Formats: sequence, C-alpha cells, structure tokens
Amino acid sequence: MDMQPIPAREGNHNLQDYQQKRKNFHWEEVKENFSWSKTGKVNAAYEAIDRHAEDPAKKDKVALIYSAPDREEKLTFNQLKNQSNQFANVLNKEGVQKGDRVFLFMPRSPEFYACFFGILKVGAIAGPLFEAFMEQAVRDRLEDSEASMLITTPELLERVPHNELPNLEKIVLVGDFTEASNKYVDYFKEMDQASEAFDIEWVDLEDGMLLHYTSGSTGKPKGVYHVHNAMIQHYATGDWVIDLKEDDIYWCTADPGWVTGTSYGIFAPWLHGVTNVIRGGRFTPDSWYETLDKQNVTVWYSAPTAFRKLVSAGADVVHKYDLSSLRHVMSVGEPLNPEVITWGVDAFKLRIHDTWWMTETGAMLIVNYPCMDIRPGSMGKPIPGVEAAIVDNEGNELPPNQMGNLAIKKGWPSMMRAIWKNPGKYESYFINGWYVSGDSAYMDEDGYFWFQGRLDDVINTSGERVGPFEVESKLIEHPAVAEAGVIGKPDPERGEIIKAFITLNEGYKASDELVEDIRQFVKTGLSAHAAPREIEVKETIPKTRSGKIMRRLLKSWELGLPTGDTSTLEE
Ligand code: 6R9
Repeated sequence: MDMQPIPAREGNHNLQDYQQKRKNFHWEEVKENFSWSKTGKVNAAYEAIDRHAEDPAKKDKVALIYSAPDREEKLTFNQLKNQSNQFANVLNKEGVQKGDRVFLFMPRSPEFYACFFGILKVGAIAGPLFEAFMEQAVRDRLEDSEASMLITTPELLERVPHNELPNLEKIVLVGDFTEASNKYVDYFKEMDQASEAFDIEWVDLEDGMLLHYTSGSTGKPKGVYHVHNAMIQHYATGDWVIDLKEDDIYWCTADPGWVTGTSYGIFAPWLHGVTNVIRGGRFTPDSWYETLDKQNVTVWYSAPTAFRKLVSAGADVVHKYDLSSLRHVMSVGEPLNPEVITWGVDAFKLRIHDTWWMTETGAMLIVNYPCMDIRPGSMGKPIPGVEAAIVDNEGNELPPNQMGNLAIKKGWPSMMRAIWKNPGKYESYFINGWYVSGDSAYMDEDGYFWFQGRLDDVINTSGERVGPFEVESKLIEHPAVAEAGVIGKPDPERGEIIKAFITLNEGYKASDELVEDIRQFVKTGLSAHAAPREIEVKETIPKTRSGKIMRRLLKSWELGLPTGDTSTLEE
C-alpha cells in the first residue's frame, strides 16, 4: 500500500495506555465497571438500562432517540426500564422461562428495544431476525432454535409459517389485528395492563443471552450462541474503540437482526449510558446526512457499503448538511476501501476507523483506535487482551507478510459459546487453540493486519453474509431449475453481488422472463438481499466426482482466472 498513514488524533486513551495494556492487562480489570462485580447479581439488561435509571443523575437522560420518516420519539433510561419491565411481566404471564428462545421479527422501533430487554430480564435468549426475511429464512431459524415465542407485527405475520412450527406456542403482535387465535398476544393491550415493577431474573455470566443466525459455506444458517459475559467486551470496546463519552450522541446504522446491531447498536452505547440514535426507514444519502445533522450525532458506526453510496452521491449532497457535531467515525462488515478513507477526510474532516470482527466473535477484535496512525486498507491491530495471528491450516503461526488464516487465540470474553445444537460445527472453528476465522489476511512487520478475502464460499454482499447453499437450495425449489451454483462476483459498490448459474429442467427454455421469475422466487421466498442479481443459464454445472458443486471453478470462469486443479471434476 503506497498511501501514507493518517496520523493519530486524541481519544479516551493514548498510545502508551494501549501499549501498556497489551503487555499487562487482564479482563478482570474491566469487570470493576459493572455493578455485578459488587453485588454478584448479573443481567446485561440491568447493566445497560436499569442501572442508569436508578441513578438520579441519569434517570431522565434520553437513552433512545427514535427517528423514522413517520415517527419521532424519545425514551429516557427510566422509561426504557419501565417498558422493558412491563414486557418482562407479559413474558412471565405467558409462561416464558429462563433459557427459552424468544425471537423478534419486526422493524426497528421503540417497542423492539422494550421487548429485547424484557426478554433478557426474564433470563430468556433473544433471537433478532432481520425484517426483510421471507418465509423460508424465518422458518429455518425458528425451527432450528425451537423458539417458543415470536414477537412480530401483523404485517409480517404472513411470512411466519406458524402452523408448521410445533414449538412456537405464542406470537406477540405489535399492532392492530382482527383475526383471533389463542396463539396471539396483543402487545399494546397486555402492556397497558402490565406492572412497571419487575424482579429481574439474575443469571450467570455464562448463561445464554442471544442467538444470531449466520451463514457458512455449507448447510443452513447456524445459530451463534452468545452469553451475558459478552458485555465485558462490549463495554471495553465502547471505551477503547468507540471512544464513548458521557455526552455523546451515538448512531450505529446496523439493524439488530445482524450482530453489529446488537453488540454496538444496543450494548456498547447503553452499557456506557450514552444517548443512542435509532433510525427507521430506508437508506438514502440525504436521509442519512439529515440524521447526522438533525440529531447532532457525535459518534457514528457504519459500513463500507453505506460509505460507498455516500461517496457516489457526491460532494454537493454532503455540503448541504451541518455535520460539525461529528467527532468519530467507524466502519465494519467489509474491507474499507482506502479511497473511502480519503473521501472521509475530505467530506467530514475525519478519519474513518476500520474495525474487524464477526458474528461468532461477538465484539471487535482488530481495530483502529482513535489515537493510532491509520494505514488505509488495514483493519488495524488487535485490542488489548486479544491475541491475533496468521496461521497455516494446522494452526502454526506464520511470519509477518505471509498470507494465511486470520486466527484469534481462544478465550476472549465475547466469544460465541456454542453453535446451537451443533457441537461438531462449533469444534470445527478451533485448531490448535486458535479460533480460525475463515478470512485470509497477513500481518505486516509493525503488527497491522490486512484483509485479503474469504477462504470459504461465503458471500459478502453490501456487508451482509450470505451462504451460497441457502440460495442454491431455494433456487432448485423453483420448478424450472434443475441445478444451481452460486458465487459472489466483485462489485464496486456492493463489494460482491450474488451470481447464480443454473441448469433448467426438461421442458423449460431460457428467457428473460423466466430468469426474472426465478429471481423473484428467491426474493419473495428467502429475502431480497439473498436474491441473485445475475442469473446465467448453463447446459451443465461443474461438479466434483462426489457431486459437490465446484463454486470455485464457476468463479474462475466468471472472472477469467486460471482454473487451477480440476482433477476432481466429474467427467
Ligand atoms: C461484524 C460482522 C463477518 C465477516 C468477516 C469478514 C467480513 C467484517 C471486516 C470484514 C474486511 C473488515 N468483515 N469486518 N472484512 N474488513 N473490517 O460483519 O459480522 O456479518 O458475521 O461478517 O465480514 O469476511 O469474516 P458478520
């Protein structure tokens, strides 16, 4: 990389602090910031909300600013405490118990957050689902988790195949509905009657808190299981990396259906008692700049795909808004293009700080702190208490500048504790004491990490992880499709787009209409972000002798690259 490093600025801590911490730090130190270190009573919902609501100086501080085209609302820590207590009482009344899975399938709204903390307060495990999921995606997740309750809206209910989900006992409906069923619970009616007082279910730090489903290269999406202990790292990175201060107005753009939207859209800001902006509605460059301007956002966490859209919108759009309150910007989800960092320096007069982590890691691991020189294109360095390395396939460390598996020494606080009902899959992540991420990278002589790509077939489209198998499975459900192979194809704005290669069943002829029909089939059956932007009809799909689709070969053909070893290709 021939770009000059961008010099450090000030933050909560200086470089010596971090260097010191890297040498001599234990996560125990962070525990002092939680009330459970004194009381022994643990629950992340208490630390994030109630603790501030019980503090006379913070009780009436705005916790949540909700802003959507059709609704503006503010909730204080005390209001959020009361509402989540009410919902916890509703859950108790409906028989939800500690360890039960309660899923949320609804757009971002103030109700979402009251429900989320209510779930934690009864000791249940929250499973947030992205609102754009269609029936198949919803079914797979509710089936695998054996969720006993779902919270959704009447509008989204048609995507929930509840008669085919034997474990799903109750559906809480947030909104007006007419059809009566003893399965349905009327959110607003029950909340009206519920008490604002609730005795929190105290849990163990190792008790379940969250299930986030994510895609791998094979099989259905898997449930990544996180425990209350993760709050330690959410808090620490909220200080070290997000640089949160008492008076910040913080905005994380991620939906809580993805891990960034919970770890950093919920826990990090509220564990620090900071005002958190939640924006509903669709993305447009104007509406995003308007949110930064109108809410006087000071700290902003977003993603390369969004930044790239802002770059394409041009300088004229930025300059219409007053972004002078903004002091710190971070990014996650995909490689952050050096050009975007340069643009940020120009547009915001600020550096964009890249951070690297995954659903499985629960919190940031490799980052650019405010006080560190940024090398554009690098993800930065591991946080204190985390050991990162590049390893070979046997888990042996490789020297600097050599490409290999990006790996983390097992045992950081927010590490996933299981893959739901799939211990074999969980074990497969760990080699020789290392968590192996599936990303390839190298580390330079100075300890900066540089992302190279995925080592598996997982697709990253606009920062969203899509498993090719899930899309292929949906494609072949279409009556015209015989076989399907799905790859990620590089795209300047979206990072990658999904491209599908299909063969047709006897009696079907390739046409634009048919291809569009197949695309719509995936879009309405699975989800919009998983629908292939490009579909190419082929005579055959390359497969190994054992019948596995050779996605790598499809990709090489698509990109005009050498095809490598094809010895396992079927005749
Ligand atoms: C938090 C989140 C994880 C995958 C990860 C990697 C990619 C994330 C990145 C990055 C390059 C970064 N990724 N951060 N690639 N630079 N700073 O995104 O979780 O949805 O599980 O995705 O995203 O490939 O393995 P998740």
